[in-house]
Amino acid sequence: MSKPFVAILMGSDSDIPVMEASFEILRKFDVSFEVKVSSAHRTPEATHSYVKDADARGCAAFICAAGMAAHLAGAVSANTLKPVIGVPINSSLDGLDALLSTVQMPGGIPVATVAIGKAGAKNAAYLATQIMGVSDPELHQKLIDERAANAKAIIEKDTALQEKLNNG
Ligand code: RP5
Repeated sequence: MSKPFVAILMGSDSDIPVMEASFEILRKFDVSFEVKVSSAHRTPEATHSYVKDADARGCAAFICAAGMAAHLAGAVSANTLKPVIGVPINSSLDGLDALLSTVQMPGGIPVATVAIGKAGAKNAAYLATQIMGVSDPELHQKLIDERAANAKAIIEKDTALQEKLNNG
């Protein structure tokens, strides 16, 4: 079996600009990932085969992005016991259609649904990394360090703001 990896599926190549936020975070943590355009509706059989194959090759978590009647994450979750994270894409109705289609899964077939759009794409990658970090102490430490660096950056921004306000 290969090194654990994250599989990112997108319903269309039009989802790529949003999902680049996921790629960026996974690269930051040196997490291996694959990306595939595969649709629950337009290529249901190929989606099914890819999920089974990725699962058997050591996929640790799936990230699924789709817009409109977004059934991709649910269709993937139906075919694996690996964690599935759904990213609703705003391609109509401000993404609310995709959010509800992704999040409202029947009991027993979970999809961990994140926010609509780029913030969700980012958090999907963080969540997948955290899932892998449970059994990878080195990766877990990288997450701890990154949170500390983020906190430091916010404190520095506040310090700069206070100085500006006091000297203005
Ligand atoms: C969904 O429909 C895709 O995930 C995409 O967000 C949306 C529109 O797809 P395209 O018409 O741009 O291919 O399946």
